[in-house]
Amino acid sequence: MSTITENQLPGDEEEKLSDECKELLLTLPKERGWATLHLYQFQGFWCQPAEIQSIMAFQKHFQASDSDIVLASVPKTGTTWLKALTFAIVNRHRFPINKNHPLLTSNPHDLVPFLLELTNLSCKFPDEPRLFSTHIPFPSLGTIKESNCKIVYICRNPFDTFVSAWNFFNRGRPKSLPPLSLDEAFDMYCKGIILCGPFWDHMLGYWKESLKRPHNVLFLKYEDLKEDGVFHLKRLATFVEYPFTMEEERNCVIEDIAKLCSFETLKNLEVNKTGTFFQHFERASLFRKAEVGDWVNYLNPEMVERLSKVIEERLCGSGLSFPI
Ligand code: PAP
Repeated sequence: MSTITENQLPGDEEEKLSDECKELLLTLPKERGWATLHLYQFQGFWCQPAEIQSIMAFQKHFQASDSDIVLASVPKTGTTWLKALTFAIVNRHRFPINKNHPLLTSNPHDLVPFLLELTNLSCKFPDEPRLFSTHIPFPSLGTIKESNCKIVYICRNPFDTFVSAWNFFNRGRPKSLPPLSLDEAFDMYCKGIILCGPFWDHMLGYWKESLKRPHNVLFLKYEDLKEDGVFHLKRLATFVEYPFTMEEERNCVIEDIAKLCSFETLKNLEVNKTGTFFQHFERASLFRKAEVGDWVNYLNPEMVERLSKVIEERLCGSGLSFPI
């Protein structure tokens, strides 16, 4: 995510980078950004300039531990929700699901840090397991790839992901950048040009790893979580090795977690109606509609045909699909 502030001129974010990073940028393919002046193609995916520097530092210094839990996603596919659910599951003995729960007074992004936000990359957290999240594609995960840690990946129908991203980045872009029209953004999305894109490579990287190492990578879909939250919460809890007991099931702990982390609960909390995260994005913009199929209100038949073709071609033969 961007680290620029609303009043910065576009391009300022590049000025602040190290000389090494600035030199690297000169060699990378470059396109117009969604919320920054440019996106650069680095290690095969599209990044905002400040992130490239952070990714290089992360790859050099971060040491994964086998007990780490890493939540991975393409932006706008359910990251905030997955952070809330996993935090609630893993910490439920320390923080019982009641009216004093930290999720009622903190945004999920403040409870589960992004790997690239860590200032001390070799930090030892007082609590185990360490719970992190990332939008970095699987091949660029550094020591996490070789570790035995648990990775939970959430993905979402690309049609709704596109609409969510377009709304989010247009609302959160610095005022000094011109708006990105729906048509322009859609064309870029279909070409794979979006933060951490192409989305198909991102999904396939984690999808293939989840087939190869199912004990280490759990692949979830936003739509499945919406349809049968309790079933997928049980899968998630078992996967991260915090399974629900029979007694917890009888006492409706799973339903209580689902309710605590629901869109309706989180959206209406004071902490999520006010303030910002990543320096300038409004927290409220993380909670827009949370609907499956909202894309019908944005995309015309030609757009639907184009994106359907992209998805079909790119995911063909992988076993991964998105019925619309
Ligand atoms: P991020 O990448 O900026 O963290 P992320 O949380 O992945 O965003 O995605 C935001 C989407 O999840 C929004 O979708 P929408 O634009 O279609 O509305 C947001 O509404 C939705 N969302 C946020 N919290 C929840 C939740 N608790 N349950 C279901 N969906 C949610």
